[in-house]
Amino acid sequence: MWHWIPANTGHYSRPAIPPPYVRYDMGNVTAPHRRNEYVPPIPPRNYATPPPLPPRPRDDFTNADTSTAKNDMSNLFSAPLSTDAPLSEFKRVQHEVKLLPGVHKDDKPVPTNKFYANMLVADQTLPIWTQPYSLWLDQEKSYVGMAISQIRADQRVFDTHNKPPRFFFAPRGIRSFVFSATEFNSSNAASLDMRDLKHLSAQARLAKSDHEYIQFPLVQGMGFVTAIYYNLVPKLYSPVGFRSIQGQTSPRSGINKYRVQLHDNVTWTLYVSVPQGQSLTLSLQNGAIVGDKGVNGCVFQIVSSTEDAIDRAAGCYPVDGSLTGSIDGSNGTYTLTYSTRGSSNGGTTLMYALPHHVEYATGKTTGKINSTLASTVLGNMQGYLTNVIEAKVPIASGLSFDPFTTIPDKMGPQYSDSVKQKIREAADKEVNNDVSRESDLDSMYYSGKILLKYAWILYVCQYILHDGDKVSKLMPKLKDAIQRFISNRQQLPLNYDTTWNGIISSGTIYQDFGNPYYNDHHFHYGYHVAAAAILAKVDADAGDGKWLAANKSWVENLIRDYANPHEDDKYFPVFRSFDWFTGHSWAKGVFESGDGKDQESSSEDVNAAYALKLWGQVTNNSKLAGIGDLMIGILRTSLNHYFLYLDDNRTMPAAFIKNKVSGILFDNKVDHATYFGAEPQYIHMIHAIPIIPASSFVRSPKFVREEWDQKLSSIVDEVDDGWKGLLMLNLALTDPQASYKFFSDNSFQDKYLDNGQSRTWSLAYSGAFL
Ligand SMILES: *[C@@H]1O[C@H](CO)[C@@H](O)[C@H](O)[C@H]1NC(C)=O
Ligand SMILES: *[C@@H]1O[C@H](CO)[C@@H](O)[C@H](O)[C@H]1NC(C)=O
Ligand SMILES: *[C@@H]1O[C@H](CO)[C@@H](O)[C@H](O)[C@H]1NC(C)=O
Ligand SMILES: *[C@@H]1O[C@H](CO)[C@@H](O)[C@H](O)[C@H]1NC(C)=O
Ligand SMILES: *[C@@H]1O[C@H](CO)[C@@H](O)[C@H](O)[C@H]1NC(C)=O
Ligand SMILES: CC(=O)N[C@H]1CO[C@H](CO)[C@@H](O)[C@@H]1O
Ligand SMILES: CC(=O)N[C@H]1CO[C@H](CO)[C@@H](O)[C@@H]1O
Repeated sequence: MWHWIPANTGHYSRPAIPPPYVRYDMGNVTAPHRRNEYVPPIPPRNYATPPPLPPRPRDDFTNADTSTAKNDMSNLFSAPLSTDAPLSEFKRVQHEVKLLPGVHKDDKPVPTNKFYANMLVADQTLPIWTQPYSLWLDQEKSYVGMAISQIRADQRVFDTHNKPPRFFFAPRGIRSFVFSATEFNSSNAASLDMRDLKHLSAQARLAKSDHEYIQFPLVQGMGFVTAIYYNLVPKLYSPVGFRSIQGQTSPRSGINKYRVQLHDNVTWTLYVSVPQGQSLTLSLQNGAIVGDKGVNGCVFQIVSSTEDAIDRAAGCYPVDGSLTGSIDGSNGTYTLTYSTRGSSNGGTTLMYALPHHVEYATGKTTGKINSTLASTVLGNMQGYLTNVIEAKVPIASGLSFDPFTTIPDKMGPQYSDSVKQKIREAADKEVNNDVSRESDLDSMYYSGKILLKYAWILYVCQYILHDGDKVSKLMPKLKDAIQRFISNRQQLPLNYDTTWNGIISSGTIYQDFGNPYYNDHHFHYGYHVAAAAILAKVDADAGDGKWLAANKSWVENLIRDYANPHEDDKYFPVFRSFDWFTGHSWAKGVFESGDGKDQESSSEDVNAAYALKLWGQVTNNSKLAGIGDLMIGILRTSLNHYFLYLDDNRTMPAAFIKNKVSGILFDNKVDHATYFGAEPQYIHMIHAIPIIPASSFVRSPKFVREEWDQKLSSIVDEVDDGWKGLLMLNLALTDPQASYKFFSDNSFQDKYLDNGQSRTWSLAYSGAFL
C-alpha cells in the first residue's frame, strides 16, 4: 500500500503506483502441524463445589450520569452533527469496490477503516485483529473454519539486519485453534457473513445456511474468542496440535471447562456452555475435538490463560460496545460500555485493556485479574472482569487557536516589538502570494495543506499583528481559494459514494493517496476543516461575518465523513477514522491488507482532531469541540505509548524504542519507514507535521528533546530543502529560541519551507515563547 503523505518538499511528486500486496514471508515461524491419533473421550468434570459467587450487581452505565442529565455536556456523543443528506454538489456514485454478498449493509453506512475491514473485502481470508487475538477465515481444505491466534511477546519477529531493528511484527498464520463444524467438509461449505457493522463491533457468521452457522462477535479487547454454534456439530482443530485436554471442575451449572495444552506449550482454557435441555459430549478424533451431535446456541469460549479468576466470567461475552464521554475542566473521560450476552458467576465478561487505557483507568474499570496477554504491537494487555473500560485523561484545557506550549514555566504567547517586526516582514511577502493558483491541485491532501497554511497566516495578521490591511488583502484570496472546493469545482471534484457511504475524491485508486478508496480522509479533510474554522473566526471578527453560515454545511459534510459522532446520521459511518479502543485513527481504507490497518502520520491525526475542536468553537458547538479535546487527550496517551518513544517507555519492545518513533504502525507490525522514502527526516517529521498549537500537548518538550538529541541534530545540517524548515519548527516544541533564530535569520531561504509551511507562522509559533 502506498497511501500517505509525502510531506512535500516544495516539488509535487506524484505518489508511486502501489506495489502489489505482498504477504510477509513467514519463514519458519509457524508452528508445526501435529495430529493426535488416539480417540479418548474428554470427560468434563461435573459442576461441583464450591458454589459460584453471587453475581455482582451490575451498574447501568448508560444512565450513570443522570445527576448531571440537565448538563448538555454529560455525553459528548449524544447527538448527530446533522441528519441532512449530503450536499447535492456531491454527485452520487457507486463505489468501484462493491459490497460482497456476505456483507450485510442493512441500509446503514458500512465502516471502511475499522479493525474488521479485512473481512469485508477481497476473498475475506486475511486476518483481523481484535487484540490480543487475531481471527481469520481459514479455507484450507482440511481446516475450514475460523482460525485463532494469540502471539506471545517472545514470538514477535524483529528485523535482524539493522540496529535498532527497522521493523517487528507478530507472526501470522499460527493456528492455535480453528473453530469448525463437521458439516464444513469442503472448502466451499461455509461462507463468511458480516453483520451489524459498527464502529466498536461486528458480528461474523460462518454459515452453511441461514440456520446452520457459527457466530463470532468481534469486539476489540474481548478476553475470550467466543463461537456460538447454531444447528451444527462442533469441531475444533488445532493445527499447532493438541498435546493434552483435561476436563476441569465446572465453574457454573451448564458450563464445562477444559484445560487445553498445545504443542507450543501454551495452555488455553475452553469453556463450553450447553443450553438447557441439550447435551454435548466432546471427544478427540483424528486430532480434532468433535461433538457427538448438533447443538443450537451452544457457546464455546477460549482464552489463552489458565488464571482461575476467569471462571467468574465464563459464559458471558461482549457483542457490542457503546461510547460515552465528557469533559470536566482539565480532564476528559471516555467510557466503552460493552453489552453482553450469556451469564457468568461474576456478572461480567472478561476484557483485556491496552496500556493507554490502564495508565488512566478509572474505578469503573473493575475486576483486575492476574492475567496479561501480549497484543501484537501495542504492548501487554491487562485482564479485567468487567463490562466497562473507562479512562480519564488530561486534556489541554488552555488550548485554543493561539500558539500554545507545554514547556514548563513559559508564559505566552507574547511578542516583543522586534519579533512582531520580523513576523510582519515575513507576512508582507506571503500575503501577496496567489492562494487560489497555489491551491489549484488535484489532491485534497495538498490543497488542504496550502489552505491551512494561508489560514494560519491570516490568523497571525488578525490576532498577532492586528494588521487590518493584510487581513483585507489575504482574506478575500483565501475565501476565493476555498470557494473552489466548496462549490466542488476543483480538479477532482468530490462525489458522494452510496455504496459504503462517504465523500470520496473522483480520482482513480492511484490518485490523492487513495482518498477515492477511503484512505486518509481524516488527514485530508482535517486540513480543510481547520482552514475553514480559522477563516470563519477571522471573518466574524474582521469581515462581514457571513462566511460561516453560508458555508457551514460543506465543512460539516467533511466532518461527518471522517468523524460522524452518532448513528442517527445515516449518511456516514460513525467515526470512520478514529478508533476509540486503540486511541488513534487508522488511515487505510477499503483495501485488503496482510498486516491490517495502518497509520503513518500520527501528527496529522492530531491535526484532524484539532480541526474538530476549532470548528466546534467557531460554531458554538461545545460537544464537537469537546470531542476534539477528548480525542487530542486520548491521542496524547496512545501516541506516547505506541508511536512516540520516550527513553523510559516500557510499552514497546526495548530494542525498538531506540528508533524514537514508530514509522508506520499497522495492526500487526511496526515498520520504521514511510510510504514515500527512507530518509530519517521523513520518518521522523511525518509524526510532527503540521506544527500547530496542539502539537506541544502531544509531542512533549521531553520527547522532542530526546528525539532531537538522538536522531535529528546530527542530520539537520545536511538537509537542504523543505524538510529543514519542518525539523527547525519542530525544535520550537522544546527550544523556541533556537527555532526562532533559524526562521528570523537573514540567511533564511524559502527553499527551507515545506509547501504546507509559511515563514509567518513559523516565526509566530517559535517567537511566542522566547
Ligand atoms: C459433507 O457433509 C454433508 C452432511 O452435512 C454430507 O451430506 C456430504 O456428503 C459431506 N461431503 C463430503 C465431501 O464429505
Ligand atoms: C515445550 O516444553 C517441553 C518440556 O518442557 C520442551 O522440551 C519443549 O522444547 C517445549 N516446546 C516448545 C515449542 O517450546
Ligand atoms: C483531573 O483528574 C485528576 C486525577 O484524577 C484530579 O486530581 C484532578 O482534580 C482532576 N481535575 C479536575 C478539574 O477535575
Ligand atoms: C500471577 O500469575 C503468575 C503466572 O500464572 C504467577 O506466577 C503469580 O504467582 C501470580 N501472582 C499472584 C499475585 O497471584
Ligand atoms: C457563538 O456565541 C457567541 C457568544 O454568545 C456569539 O457572539 C456568536 O455569534 C456565536 N456564533 C455562532 C456561529 O453562533
Ligand atoms: C457554496 C456556498 O454557499 N458558498 C458560500 C460561502 O460563503 C460566501 C459568503 O462569504 C458565499 O458567497 C458563498 O456562496
Ligand atoms: C516507564 C514508562 O512507561 N515510561 C513512559 C513511556 O511512555 C508512556 C506513555 O506516555 C509513559 O506514560 C511512561 O511514563
